[in-house]
Amino acid sequence: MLDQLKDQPADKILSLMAAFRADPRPEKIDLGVGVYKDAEGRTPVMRAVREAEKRIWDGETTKTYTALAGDPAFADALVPLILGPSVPRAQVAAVATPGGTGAVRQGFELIRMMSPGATVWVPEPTWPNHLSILRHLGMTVRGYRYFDEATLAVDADGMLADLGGVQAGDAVLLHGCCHNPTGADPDPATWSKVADLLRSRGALPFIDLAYLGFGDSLELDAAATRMIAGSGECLIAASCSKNFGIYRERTGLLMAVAGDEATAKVAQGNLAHLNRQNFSFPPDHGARIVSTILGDEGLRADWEAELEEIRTGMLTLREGLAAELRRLTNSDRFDFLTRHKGMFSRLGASPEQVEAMRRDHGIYMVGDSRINVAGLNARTMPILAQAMVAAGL
Ligand code: PLP
Ligand code: TYF
Repeated sequence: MLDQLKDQPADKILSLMAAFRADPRPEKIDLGVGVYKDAEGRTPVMRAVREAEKRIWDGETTKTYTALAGDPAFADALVPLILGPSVPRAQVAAVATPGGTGAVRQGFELIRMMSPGATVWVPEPTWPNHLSILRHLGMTVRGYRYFDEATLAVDADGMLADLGGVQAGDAVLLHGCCHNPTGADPDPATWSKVADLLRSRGALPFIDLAYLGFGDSLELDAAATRMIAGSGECLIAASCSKNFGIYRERTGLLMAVAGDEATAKVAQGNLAHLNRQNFSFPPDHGARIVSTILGDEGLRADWEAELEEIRTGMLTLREGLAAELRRLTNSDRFDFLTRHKGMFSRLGASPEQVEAMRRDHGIYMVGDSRINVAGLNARTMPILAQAMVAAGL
């Protein structure tokens, strides 16, 4: 029977990782996969994470199962971090999931349970796994305009025009902050218009929040999510992979914000049901690291401080790259780099230009010209700037 299987398309970002590893050139530069790296190219275990793991190791007396929703302390710590005072806790159903991806996957499944014929609208472009998961589930997908290739910023008019076509019972996927792959986020006025539009059409917002704390601050990066959650029902898929640096621990949370407590209770049961169908109990170790950190004043302050070092380090690289390009080109046309948020920027290079930078300079970025800013350092930043100019950007 196995001979009935056909090859599956490879994940382009992960294939790029393999191509980078196979490149023998010592001067090669990896701006591909979205993993934070420090100036030495390391993805460190955060200080507070290491300390929390020590405390867990010392204090944990059992490895027995937790609950289908995961250890409640995890949701009780993460929901307020994300939602602040925007919604009463009792109106929020939440389950731990294997990574943000697990939350995305089950959010889509919940949409299908609530609204079997729903179209899920996604920004063009979006994270490729959104599309592949939706296709795998056999759900109807439509793109909405999001990114203006000319200005390398959000196409707010196009976005609002396309979202005017959503129907009651559809769901609309939004990146809560630090859009992947472009780095372009809507401004607060556009966010408000999007929220009003979706409410007036009867569509469900589904927020993917994978980079909280990587953009402007923990508070500001949560602002759009809080505004939408405060305005009615929505789903939120949160990842702790990046902001806690616990990628391989597979730590995520799926939230359903309901209009009242009774609906939230039913939603809670349905989210636990989805966990049970897919894997039963979610992973606990990463979730326990997060609840340990957020529940301890000292660890929390140290985590916030290190996250802030990471965020401002990436900002410095963005500003340095834009300044170097200003110097080389005598123009400010690359200043969009400082307006983009988070780890990623889409440079607006053609596939041929991306290929030329790889061939001639050993610079690896995703084929759509997305760079991971954290892959740069003070030494490689001018090399990228020169390669961009040489490629004709
Ligand atoms: N959503 C987006 C947009 C992402 O970039 C990521 C990834 O890294 C995720 C979700 C989920 O990540 P993870 O499953 O590693 O938590
Ligand atoms: O977009 C990225 O690079 C990150 C990491 O299948 C990632 O989100 C990439 C591919 C993938 C899973 C995670």
